[in-house]
Amino acid sequence: MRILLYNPDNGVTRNFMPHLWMFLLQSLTPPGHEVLLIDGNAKPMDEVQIAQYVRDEKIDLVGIGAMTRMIAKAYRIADAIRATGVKVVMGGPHVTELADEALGRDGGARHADAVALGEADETWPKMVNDAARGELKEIYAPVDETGKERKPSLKQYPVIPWQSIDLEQFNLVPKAATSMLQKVGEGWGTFRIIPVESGRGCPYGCEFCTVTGFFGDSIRFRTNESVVNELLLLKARARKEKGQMAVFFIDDNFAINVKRTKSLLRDIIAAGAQVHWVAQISANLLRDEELIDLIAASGGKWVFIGMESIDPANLKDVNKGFNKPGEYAQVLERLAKRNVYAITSFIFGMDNDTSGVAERTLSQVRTWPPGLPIFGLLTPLPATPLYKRLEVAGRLTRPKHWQEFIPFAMAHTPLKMSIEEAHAEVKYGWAHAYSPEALAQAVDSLDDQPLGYRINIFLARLCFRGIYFPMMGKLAWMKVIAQNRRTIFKLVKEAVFRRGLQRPRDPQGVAYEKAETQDSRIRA
Ligand code: B12
Ligand code: SF4
Repeated sequence: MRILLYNPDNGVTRNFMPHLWMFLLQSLTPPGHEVLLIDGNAKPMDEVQIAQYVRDEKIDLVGIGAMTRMIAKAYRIADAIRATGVKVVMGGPHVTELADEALGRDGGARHADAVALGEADETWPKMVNDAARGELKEIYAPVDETGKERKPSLKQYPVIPWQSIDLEQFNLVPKAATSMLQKVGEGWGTFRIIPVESGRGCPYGCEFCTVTGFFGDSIRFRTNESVVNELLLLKARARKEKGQMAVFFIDDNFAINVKRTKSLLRDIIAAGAQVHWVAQISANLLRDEELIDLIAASGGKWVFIGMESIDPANLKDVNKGFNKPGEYAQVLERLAKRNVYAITSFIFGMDNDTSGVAERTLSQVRTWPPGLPIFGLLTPLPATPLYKRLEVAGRLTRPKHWQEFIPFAMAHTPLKMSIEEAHAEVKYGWAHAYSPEALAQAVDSLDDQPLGYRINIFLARLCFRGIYFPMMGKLAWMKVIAQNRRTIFKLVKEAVFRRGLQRPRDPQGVAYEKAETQDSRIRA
């Protein structure tokens, strides 16, 4: 069969990072089939175009995966493909929770011929074989011979052939600049962020989160060796094409087992498999100084921390009382001391939030080392404990909010403010954290740091600003550049001035020496 795996676009970012599930299922497809991949974020297509593509390419089976926020688009695409007579199977967190919706068993239209519930590593080959025989069933659940749920082990993780996968659509370097940038330093002709998983599962069960329900509270890890080999493969590819590769460890809580994380990071260092990486780690796990040393020495550059709120009452309400706002500053300083920065995520519209929560949060953020704050609204995702609580309390204002997705819009009424007030708080958060003044302040506060780090923070902030204020197209970028011209001029001037001076030991060199010393201490 010719199989197409398709991920709908998210309407925000274009080609930021590919989705791991597509590469994973491609690697797990039984021999004898050809698998094509389309990520709508890199190759946007509407319903008519995808139906035409399926006909032109003589596709026999289509697999679609989507999060809740993209499900409406996923259904529209699935409908268009099914109308051509080609079978559609769906998987991922949304249809796992609401399989009846996808299969049209809830009174609505049918969108999928079959649905894979939960992790599909073991069910995908069965689906493909059944489809090839024309015997596709409606539901595939990850169960053992006795019908008991079975979570796939990650010990025999497939090798994803990164050396040969077509990643052209995920190059973040503009085409026009590729040949020039290939010659800069070790080469910047390509820059890609690649998702890699080292483990699955998180036992914490935060009320709004899908992960504990979906992946289970049993945590499973790949072997260190298989992760290290994957990083080496990615590094080799980047070197070969005179480009750069960064890794997003997509584990929900990369340090959930600190001992194991340390052992993985030590093995990465020992194998010389360091790449720049980002990972999600909860604040309570970042108390360990040795762990932070290892993060820095193994290439860790950014850590995503779900801070959610600076109000302990809010955190308790959503079962995240293990977050201690009193230690946030220390955690961030510990990271910043090693030039590792944080993406700090906050949720507004929680039950104890009142008007002014954005400014209260920002007044704390401003006292921390500069990072990348992001702001969202408490969202009841299907089948989460939060959804059930709000449903029982009759507080859902848009119980099927995914059927008409609206970015940054609440689907329930908060307790101590109105929906409109909550929306205004999010807007305030983004507007003030990413204003030209805030960006200038972030760069200035790092005056004692190497120029490279300051440029890094500045560029990352410009990109993150686009999450709330979409920056699609050249005009939008030019406007933002004009607004931030003072900071840009300052950084450029410094770069030119430093080159002119040709200092015998520039600050970047000093920082590099420091990192090397840390490395050798860890290796010892
Ligand atoms: C990486 C990631 C992202 C990336 C983007 C995705 C990317 N390019 O990879 C970033 C950081 C941008 C992101 C953002 C968001 N994310 Co996110 N993200 C993840 C994360 C951590 C990993 C995804 C992953 O690769 N998992 C590993 C793969 C192997 O698992 P999988 O995708 O589930 O695939 C398996 C099965 O589901 C199944 N499967 C999946 N698709 C298909 C398709 C077919 C045909 C079949 C047969 C099977 C199948 O098979 C796979 C193998 O077992 C997950 C949590 C998690 N651990 O999954 C959250 C998660 C997917 N994100 C989530 C959310 C809510 C968001 C945001 C909305 C958060 C926010 N408030 O802004 C945004 C939306 C972003 C946007 N604009 O698109 C939720 C989704 C819940 C839901 N019901 O939809 C999750 C589950 C986390 C959570 N806390 O609940 N995210
Ligand atoms: S710590 Fe993160 S991944 Fe784990 S349950 Fe809470 S929000 Fe979800």
